[in-house]
Amino acid sequence: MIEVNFDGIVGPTHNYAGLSIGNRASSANAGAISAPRLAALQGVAKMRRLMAMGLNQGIFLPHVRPNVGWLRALGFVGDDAEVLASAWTADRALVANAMSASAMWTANAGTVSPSSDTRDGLCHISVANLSTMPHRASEAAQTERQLRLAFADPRHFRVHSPVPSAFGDEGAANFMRLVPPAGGAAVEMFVYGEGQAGGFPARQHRTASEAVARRHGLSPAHTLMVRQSDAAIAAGAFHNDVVAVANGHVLFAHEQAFAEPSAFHETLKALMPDVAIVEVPTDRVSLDTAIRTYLFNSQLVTMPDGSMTLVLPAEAHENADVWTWLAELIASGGPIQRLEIVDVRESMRNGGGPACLRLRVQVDEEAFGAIDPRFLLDEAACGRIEDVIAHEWPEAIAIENLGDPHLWDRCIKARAALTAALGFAPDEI
Ligand code: SUG
Repeated sequence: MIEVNFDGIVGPTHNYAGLSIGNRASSANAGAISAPRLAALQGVAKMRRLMAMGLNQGIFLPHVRPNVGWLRALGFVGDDAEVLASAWTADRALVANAMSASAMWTANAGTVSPSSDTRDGLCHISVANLSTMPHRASEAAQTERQLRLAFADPRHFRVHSPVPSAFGDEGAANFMRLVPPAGGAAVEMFVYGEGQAGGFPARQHRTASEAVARRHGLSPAHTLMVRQSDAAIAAGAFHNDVVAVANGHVLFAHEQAFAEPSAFHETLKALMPDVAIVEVPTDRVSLDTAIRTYLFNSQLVTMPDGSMTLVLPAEAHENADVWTWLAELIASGGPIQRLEIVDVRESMRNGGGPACLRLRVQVDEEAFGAIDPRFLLDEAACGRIEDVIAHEWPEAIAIENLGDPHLWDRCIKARAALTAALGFAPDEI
């Protein structure tokens, strides 16, 4: 199997409107001035790093913003400029929602079950409804369009529309998959929350996770529903990928990530005796520190030589507790051999670390060849993307700029320049 990480290119409207309740970084940075150009270049630099490590890299495109259609659905009328101006006068928060660049966090685009796990032998992808937050819920339609374009070949892929929005589904951010080292059946784990914890909503509903597993045709014997701990949600882990990550046979998680860790570990060991569980104890790295540094929002990746590397945000490197623990982990000769640090600070300030920015898709050679190549990255495409970003992306956006007609025009043109540079027709995407 080949794994491709599809990163969302950070859109030209990237801003700090503080829209995500329960996401501490988003709330703490509300009202700050964002740097869209820098943010997008940091994202491409991360993609370049993973490519240099010998890994396959893909992209998803920023969504159409401002999302005028969404404002029209809320009753604003006239031409696009009139819709935006009247919405800005009526309720600035609505325009902030319509300007969000949150589609960059493609771990929330959907949930992917590789062909080896499904009954019909197809790679199944369910678009996430992201129904808990208004700015994120509006992503689903455009995400679906991109996924259906990228994975159009019915001989290999089956893309499902989102589950009904009554049941919140946040995609791969609440999903993990483990594979035994010697091959054999993988275990797919869906991590859900319940109710409110610390006043914050649990965004992933168990019913949605079960629906995704059913639709993908997973074997119930190798599918686990795991409850996220309320302590993690209350501390700001609005998605499980803020406190846990899995790759190959390795589960890397905080001690307080799950509601019933011992029962979960026992079930896992029974299903996969050679699973390696690397748990970080609270007395070494507190839940608070884990969430502030995004230690677990790292990409745990298998290198071409079979070893494993943890790709961490710079914030994790800068914290003494985290770094000391990681140094011991590497020295212990365990299953994780290397650490790589990336700078994605602009995304981090909205609560999106390296792992939030990517959707993992595992495919065999033939299915890899069936992916629309415009969504796959090489050096030349990186250069074209960087060029458009450097020329077209705004350098800074303050909250009051979100109502500026010049900014609206500029962002529309910037996205159009990017899609053209990547070979998409104007209305294709
Ligand atoms: O949904 N932030 C995103 C961050 C998503 C991170 N993804 C994963 N953990 N996989 C969210 O909370 C902030 C937007 C704002 O405040 O403008 C935001 O949507």
